[in-house]
Amino acid sequence: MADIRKHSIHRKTGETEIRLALDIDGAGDASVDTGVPFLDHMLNLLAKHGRFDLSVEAKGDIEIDYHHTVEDTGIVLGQAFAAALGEKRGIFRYGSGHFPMDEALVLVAVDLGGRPFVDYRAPDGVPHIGDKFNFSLVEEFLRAFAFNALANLHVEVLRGRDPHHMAEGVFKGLARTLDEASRVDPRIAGSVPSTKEVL
Ligand SMILES: [Mn+2]
Repeated sequence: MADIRKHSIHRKTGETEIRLALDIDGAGDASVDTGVPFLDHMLNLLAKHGRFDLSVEAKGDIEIDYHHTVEDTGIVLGQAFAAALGEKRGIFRYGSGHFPMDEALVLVAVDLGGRPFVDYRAPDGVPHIGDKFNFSLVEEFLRAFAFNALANLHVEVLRGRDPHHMAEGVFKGLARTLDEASRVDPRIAGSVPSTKEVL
């Protein structure tokens, strides 16, 4: 019988309280309320394009700014992703691609091999999205996610003018590459995709 690849987390700190449930083998159904509308938009895209079922309820100190809520949501999603993957039996492990969003183009490559690493590149001076969502929060989210998911993540925003489109390319690319890397390869079902036999 196939592993059930889902996990739920409740995490409370002095800055945020987050309840998150993830099913890697979902259909893209999302229920997201983080108090940060743009983050909700990105997480809905992540679920939809990654075919993950995802529910997130976050209450953070957004009266200060969005930083803690965005970073902590990335941490909890990463922890849930790692836990849901379990021993990673039969997964493809790698995913990559180029993802266009209108004029923006983003490269994303991921290895779920258990060695956390992030290389993030984007043009300097990208303006805020709306009036409050600093574009640098995209990188904060990716770093928090990757280090907790134990993922190697390379993301490069190759070009773009609209920061909303650039962020959307990043999250859609993350969704597609995570789906590709986490999918189970029936040819190696039950085995771990490493010559070390452990990930
Ligand atoms: Mn959009």
